[in-house]
Amino acid sequence: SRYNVAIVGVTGAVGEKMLEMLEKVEFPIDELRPLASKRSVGKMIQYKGADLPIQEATPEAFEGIDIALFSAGGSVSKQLAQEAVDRGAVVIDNTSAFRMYEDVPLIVPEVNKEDIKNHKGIIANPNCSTIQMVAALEPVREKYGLNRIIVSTYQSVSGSGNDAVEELKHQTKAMLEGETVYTEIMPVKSEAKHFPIAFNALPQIDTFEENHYTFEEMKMINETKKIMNLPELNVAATCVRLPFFYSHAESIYIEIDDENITVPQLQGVIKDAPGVVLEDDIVNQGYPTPLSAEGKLDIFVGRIRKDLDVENGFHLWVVADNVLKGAAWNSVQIAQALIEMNSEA
Ligand code: 2RA
Repeated sequence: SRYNVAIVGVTGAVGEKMLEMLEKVEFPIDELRPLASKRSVGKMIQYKGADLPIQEATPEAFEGIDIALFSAGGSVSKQLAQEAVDRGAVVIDNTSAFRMYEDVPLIVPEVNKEDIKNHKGIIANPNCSTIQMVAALEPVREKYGLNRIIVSTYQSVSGSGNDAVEELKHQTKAMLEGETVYTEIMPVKSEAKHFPIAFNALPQIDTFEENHYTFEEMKMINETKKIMNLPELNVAATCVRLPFFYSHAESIYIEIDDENITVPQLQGVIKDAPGVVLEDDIVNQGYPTPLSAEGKLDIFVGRIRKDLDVENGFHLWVVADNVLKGAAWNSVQIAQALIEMNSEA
């Protein structure tokens, strides 16, 4: 069968890529309905060579829709996701609006695809930096057990949207040419203070919580426990924004349950993991970087090594395209898994 699919936020950094991914996998679409805010009405988007007019995302715009992919910010999802569900759609939501709701499955298909069947109309797509970490660690958890994660991230500006990409371009050029530097978006548009991202590193992604962690850090902590179904897992995160355009990189320290596990054993399980590519060959300087992962659907893992003091501790380096596997591609994979399950049911 074929499906009527809506994309909400089709003009955004992720929305654009959702469209591209649907086209790439030849998703069985009957009607594709591009939705956005009023500002974009009148503009066209291209899908499979056809020009489609962008429509305003209103409750009525979801009439007849089977699957709605949302990526227009949490407030839009809070306003419209239930409206879409009430009209018969299944919502796959890329915002943080419902991720921690008990009756909303939070899905990385390589990790917990089966949880999709518990949905009540809304399925959440996790945060980008969480997705690449849990997909890389799931095979390790499965084989050797996992009890602690300490992660530091190196995140690209595209995670903050197209405006942030433009800000980095502008600042880089302005600084090199000695022109006036405008600083309006980073680290968080709505915050009182802004700092240049060009030639800089900002230890703040999203706003601060009461416990002094940022919301991005708490997303990594809470979402990881939910997706891996390990409420007791110890997780700590430090999230940092850096001046490159695409991909997030992560330095991850883990402690596993099993004793006497070797690096080749860990490399072996990661190599066989779905959606994960082992790129760990230091003799030939083989390791992934944000540039090498850009535009790819896979998650890349390198620099696997044993901690020098903790017997069951290991370090690894994980890189993935945050807009693709971290958002658009993962959402489309969820949609694929959903229709697969429906056809089996
Ligand atoms: C970021 N994780 O990179 C966010 C995107 N949702 O800012």
